[in-house]
Amino acid sequence: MSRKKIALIGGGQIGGVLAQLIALKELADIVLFDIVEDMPQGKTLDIAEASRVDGFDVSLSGTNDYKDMAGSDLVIITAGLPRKPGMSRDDLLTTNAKIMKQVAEGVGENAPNAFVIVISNPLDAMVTLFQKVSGIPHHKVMGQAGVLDSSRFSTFIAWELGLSVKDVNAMVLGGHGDTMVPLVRYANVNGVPVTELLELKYEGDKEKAKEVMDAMVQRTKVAGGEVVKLLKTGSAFYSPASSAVAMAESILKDQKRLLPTCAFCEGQYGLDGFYLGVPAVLGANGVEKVIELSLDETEKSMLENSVNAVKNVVGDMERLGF
Ligand code: A3D
Repeated sequence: MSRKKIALIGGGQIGGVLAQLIALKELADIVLFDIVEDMPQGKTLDIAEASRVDGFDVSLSGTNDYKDMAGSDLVIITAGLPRKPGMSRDDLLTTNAKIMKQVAEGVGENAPNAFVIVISNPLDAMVTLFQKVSGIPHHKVMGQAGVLDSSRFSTFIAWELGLSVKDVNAMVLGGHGDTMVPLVRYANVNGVPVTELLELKYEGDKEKAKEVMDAMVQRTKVAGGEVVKLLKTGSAFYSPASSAVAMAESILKDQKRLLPTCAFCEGQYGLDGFYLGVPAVLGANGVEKVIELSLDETEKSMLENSVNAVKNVVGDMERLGF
């Protein structure tokens, strides 16, 4: 079996961690692209020089030329800027849409057969734009947000219950923003509903159990902002990188994991021709299936709210000429 090749577009905070994680897992050879001269070359050289210590055999190279991504099996995109003080949402949208358009043209031309995972924000709009400009089929183009949002939710649940996070399963659907939908009813610890475990912890006090769950849901929704506030100079980068690697691994190793993915919906959840965070099976054919969960009325209306928020951003992007 020949080695796989992953191209990382954007060699900033997330791009660097992605390169290191992919190398440590020996998932693929790595090409790190950035428009900043020498920086991707420096980062990949630094990671490669740890290969003896960590014991990995992959090739790592940095580049400023899209041609070097030719033959990539998978591309992960983090090119784009985080919001700066004084920048309006439209300003960020315009700046990152311009970058994403360039990136989509470069990837479409040089790696048209690759699977693509977009991480750049605003996520749902950037995935939509990337697919439109690159022309790469919908089932091969997806966004990472839900794996991270779900991991955050799971982490908070594990801390609250004092149980291993390894046994927590929790899923977050919808757009990547304040309207995301953490699915409380489906959250469980090795099959035991979290709601039940909370009631046990609070000795049958249903109100207290609900209050604690509501607080975890709220913390999940603003978890990205919590990290930004602490870091002061940027946004989360370790956890988004880990999340995208889990998706890449599921595709390249045909694991068929059911992961919350920003995927193209064709009728599912009442959405047609639209990207949204939904549970999807990721395997050798990319997004192989979108799973439609049965939702109760509250969950449905929360998801509808999220869909409207995503539609607004995508609409704004189109209004701005993208
Ligand atoms: P940062 O460290 O600024 O890296 C971005 C990189 O993109 C920089 O190295 C830039 O030089 C590079 N870049 C700029 N323009 C281009 C271009 N035209 N072509 C190629 N590269 C370019 O940011 P980061 O790595 O911390 O975050 C990257 C993106 O991910 C941002 O848009 C964040 O908002 C977003 N993000 C998303 C999540 C999700 O879960 C969806 C989480 C955290 C961050």
